Amino acid sequence: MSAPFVLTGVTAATMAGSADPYCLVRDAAVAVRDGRIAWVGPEVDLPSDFAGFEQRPMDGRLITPALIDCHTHIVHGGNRAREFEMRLNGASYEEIARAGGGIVATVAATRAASQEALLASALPRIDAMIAQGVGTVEIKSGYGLDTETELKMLRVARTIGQKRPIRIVTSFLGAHAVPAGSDADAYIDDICIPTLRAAQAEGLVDAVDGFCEGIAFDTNQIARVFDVAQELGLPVKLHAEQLSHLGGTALAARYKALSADHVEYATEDDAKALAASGTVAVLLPGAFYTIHETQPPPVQAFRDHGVPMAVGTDWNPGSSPLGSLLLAMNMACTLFRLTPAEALAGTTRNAARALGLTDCGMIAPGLRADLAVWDVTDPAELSYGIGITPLHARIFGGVL
Ligand code: DI6
Ligand code: FE
Repeated sequence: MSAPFVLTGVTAATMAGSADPYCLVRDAAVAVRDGRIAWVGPEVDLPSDFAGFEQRPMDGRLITPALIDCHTHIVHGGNRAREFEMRLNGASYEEIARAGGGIVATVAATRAASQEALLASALPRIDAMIAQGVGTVEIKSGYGLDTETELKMLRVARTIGQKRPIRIVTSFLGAHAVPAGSDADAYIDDICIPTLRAAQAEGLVDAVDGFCEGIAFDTNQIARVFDVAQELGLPVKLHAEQLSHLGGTALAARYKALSADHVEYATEDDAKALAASGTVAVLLPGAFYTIHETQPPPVQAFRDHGVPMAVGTDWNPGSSPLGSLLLAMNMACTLFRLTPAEALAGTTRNAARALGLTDCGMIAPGLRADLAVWDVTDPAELSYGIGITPLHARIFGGVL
């Protein structure tokens, strides 16, 4: 554990409370001890308890919670650049998927890759996130669609957290696509659910996800997976209403899911259901942008009904090869009309909630000292920049 210290001369976007959209504390100090935030407030009010702490001046820079990417598929083999060209020549994402490309193409590459190779290809992606001030990353399985490869993916995800100063949360996404030549119902019952049980038995699963879409699984098939998740005591989340309205969002609400993700085709009734279940709407502008979607999510309905909104990269080789959470924030503002404050809440406080985490995502006493100091003074600059990474310093677990 590192020696305690106090960051002084910061503008703290604490994201904790409701005083203003950023819960800002100007001319602030943040005391860090034993990996946790010990105190935050106006520097002039710094308690004498912290007088002996090493002071580290930040010269008026902005400090935020370390960012949280609550939706990624960064463990995978191969790439889908060829499909990018096909889409530019007019093929739709769905046409490519139905023609045997898409997710199942990445499945072949992931099955063929060793655990070591998958780790080696994922670490540079994690390093890019760390360089962007990210402290927590959710990583999904879903490119194996067989027991051996799904477990391999989740083991790689767990290993990443041992190899880098980053917190990894895993989601089992066996219900991501139907393997080539398989029947969807048989796959769910004979492969997906037994694999979920095996992954949970090995301690590899933090949540259970699914893809509810015409090119993937219907609500009945997802419900069978969610029933087992509940039996195992695992929370659920769902890729819902990305390309059409199948009822996935309402299903997620019925299971009190941590999050419903994409939700471009969600309705006002869906927003009411999410509000009632306390489910976070995770917005994924990278996929919307990449596959040239036209239906943005019902952001105003989410606001009207008090649905917390998170923002993720959905970093995956097909629909969202987006390696920047800061750019995802900019896209969420530009494409979905989020305010910069909503975008920052979406990659801190609300992203933590989408992962069921209560010890991060805000700057408040007792929470993890996962922090980011930025070479900016106005929090809106984090969403305003396009492809700009103004990180000055990253603190992870209280270590600068
Ligand atoms: N929705 C998506 O956009 C990704 N998965 C999902 O359920 C697509 C993943 C891929 O195209 O490889
Ligand atoms: Fe996804």
